[in-house]
Parts: sequence; structure tokens; C-alpha cells
Amino acid sequence: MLLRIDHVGIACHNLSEKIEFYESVFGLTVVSREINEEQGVREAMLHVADGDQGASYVQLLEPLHPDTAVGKFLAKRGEGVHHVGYGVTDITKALAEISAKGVRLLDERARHGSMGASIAFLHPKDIGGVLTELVETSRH
Ligand code: V0V
Ligand code: CO
Repeated sequence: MLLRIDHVGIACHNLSEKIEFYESVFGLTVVSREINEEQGVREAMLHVADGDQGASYVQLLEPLHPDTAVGKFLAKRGEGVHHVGYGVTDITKALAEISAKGVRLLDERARHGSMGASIAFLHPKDIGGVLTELVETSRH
């Protein structure tokens, strides 16, 4: 069901500073910067690698307001890994299959994600404390 790790989402206070850090330490390149009002984030995707099943990225996330998913996470836990995003072929089918196994969906239907992808989140409490995102890229 899972094709690859699409991205690792990392919460930070200052997006521009964190981008510079990842560029200078790892030599990564920003391929997309977006504001996603629905998710309450300003985010950047930095390309890591290409594989048979698609590319993988680091996603840096800065909250638009304190009262957002990432804003609350930063207040509670500070900067660090916020979620793991896995690539799937068919997000609607994957959500139905995962839900049938008793995992709570935070999104019943796919929403708009970075670079035109369709995304949906699974409850961290049902995935061993890891906020998990499914990603169907626009190529599929
Ligand atoms: C919260 N919790 C987490 C967590 N955030 N556990 C692991 N990883 C995280 N990132 C835990 C938290 O410690 C609490 O556990 C419990 O879940 C409830 O958290 P809360 O602080 O009371 O906050 P809530 O319930 O208001 O919201 C938490 C959830 C929320 C996960 C439900 O953040 C959410 O709906 N996230 C999905 C949307 C999202 O994250 N969007 C931003 C990325 P204790 O303390 O009670 O044990 S946008 C993105 O990735 C995009 C656009 C993309 O990829 O394209
Ligand atoms: Co994400």
C-alpha cells in the first residue's frame, strides 16, 4: 500500500532560517514554497532523492498562527519531526482500507497538499505516536 516515504515534515519557528540551514548543511534544494491556509502552514519542500516510486523530500513547516496544528505542536514539544508522509497510489482506497483496520482518520476525504498532491492524515494516537500522512502525487 505504501510506495515510499514522500516526505518527513519538520516543525520550525522560522522557515527562511531553517531552509538556509538545510541548504548549507546538507546541500538540499528548495523545489516548492507554499502557504496552505487550510492546514495553517507556510511550508517548503526540499528535494532529497528520486526513486522508482517517485521522489522524496524534507518538508519544513512554519505555523501561520499559534492556534494551528503546527503552532500547537511547537508550543508543546518545540521544534522537531512533526509527521511522516507516505506515498500511495490511490488515497481514497488507502483511507478506506486503513479505516477498516480501526485506525482513526483525521481526514475522511483527501485535501489539498504541497505541489498539487492529495493528502490525508491518520491519528497519531493510533499509529504509535507518529502523526502519519498519506500523499497521492498529481502524477498518478
Ligand atoms: C499532536 N500530537 C501528536 C502530534 N500532534 N503526536 C505526534 N505527532 C504530532 N505531530 C498528540 C499530542 O501530543 C496529544 O497527545 C494529542 O496528539 C492531541 O494533541 P493536541 O495538542 O491536543 O492537539 P489537537 O488534538 O488539537 O491536534 C492534534 C492533531 C492535529 C494531530 C489531531 O495536529 C491534526 O489534525 N493534524 C493534521 C493536520 C496537520 O498536521 N497539518 C500540518 C501539516 P497527549 O499529549 O494528549 O498524549 S500540513 C502538510 O503536511 C502539508 C500541507 C503537506 O504535506 O502537503
Ligand atoms: Co506533510
